Amino acid sequence: MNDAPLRIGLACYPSVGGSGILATSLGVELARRGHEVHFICYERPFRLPADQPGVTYHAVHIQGYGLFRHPDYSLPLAVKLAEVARERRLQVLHAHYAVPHATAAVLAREWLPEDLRPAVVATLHGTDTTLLGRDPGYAPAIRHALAKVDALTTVSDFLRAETTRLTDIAHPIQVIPNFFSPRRPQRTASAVRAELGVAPSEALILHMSNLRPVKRIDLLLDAVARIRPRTAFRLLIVAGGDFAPFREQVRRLGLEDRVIVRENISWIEDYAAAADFGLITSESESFCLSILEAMTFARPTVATAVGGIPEVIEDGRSGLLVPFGDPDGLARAAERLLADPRLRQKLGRAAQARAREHFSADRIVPAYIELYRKLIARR
Ligand code: GMT
Repeated sequence: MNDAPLRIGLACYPSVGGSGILATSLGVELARRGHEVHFICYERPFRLPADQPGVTYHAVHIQGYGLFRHPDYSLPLAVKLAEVARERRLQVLHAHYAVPHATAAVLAREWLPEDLRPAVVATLHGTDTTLLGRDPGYAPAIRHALAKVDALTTVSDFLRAETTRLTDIAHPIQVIPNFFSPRRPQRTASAVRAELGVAPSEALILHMSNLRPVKRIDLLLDAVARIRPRTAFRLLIVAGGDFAPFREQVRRLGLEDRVIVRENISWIEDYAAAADFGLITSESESFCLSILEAMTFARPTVATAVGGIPEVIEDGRSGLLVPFGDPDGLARAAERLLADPRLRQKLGRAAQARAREHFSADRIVPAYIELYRKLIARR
């Protein structure tokens, strides 16, 4: 088997959001396996360790020209991708999220002489297809980029079907699911629960998300307000966004003493390990990385059965699924777990085994490497 180290460029969003988190983990795992990895972003990805050997970060500089009413990122990104591809002799440019990364990668490839052109891979994560793919201001650009890449992957079967439906892409789409490699928690569960002020008699329910509209924080709070008894739990929201707009609903539902919010958290491991189970109420989700993050710590999740979530959780085996739009159903499922620690444990253990078997770095990273090698060989 050919195991020569590869030179790979990764373009992604560096901020809190599944696509950037996944791309960052992929880069780190590729570097650990001896490959040369280059991140090309407007900021250093927030979960990229400062001292990661084998990884170089290249900043895309955006000039604030007076003529531009809105700053342009796509072109400076394409220029930087071409520059790094040329100087570092990249064999693969892997764009995470269609806009502007896949568009810029396709453009950058065209600017390079034939012998220096890397293979371009695009991985779709969800909202790039389900939201922007429907937007007439983006759809033609997305369709063009996806038709021009050398390989297209999605993180779930659901997203593959949605992409085919919305973009009419003719060439094959490979499903490579998300993975998660947890760091070791830095604090004990009891230290974390003490920090949060959670009493030993209370179960800790965990919601981790960027709070964007699809996450339906309104439904989350509505469901939590229906859980009985109220004294049995606290809800921890690890927020990758500003929670202030939801404070009024928390107050209206009388949940002030039940809800704990932590913002600006880069590493979720301490919280996942200290929680009892997760709660996700999204109206759309292509995979839902935060469910997987909880699974790796043997924590099951109660989640809405939307999009790719049923590919991650097997209902009744590794978590509990509830049809979308049923706050009572979510509350009843949460109550089942609150009342039955043994059920929590059983589902949690199955969730952890499933995460290891299907969604671990050892399972998923080789699939990307195999794809890269296939494309390089074809060139
Ligand atoms: O909408 C978000 O949560 C962010 C978005 C992203 O790309 O950053 O998340 C999407 O990608 C994640 C990683 O592949 C998936 O786990 C999420 O399910 C997906 N979100 C949606 O499809 C809404």
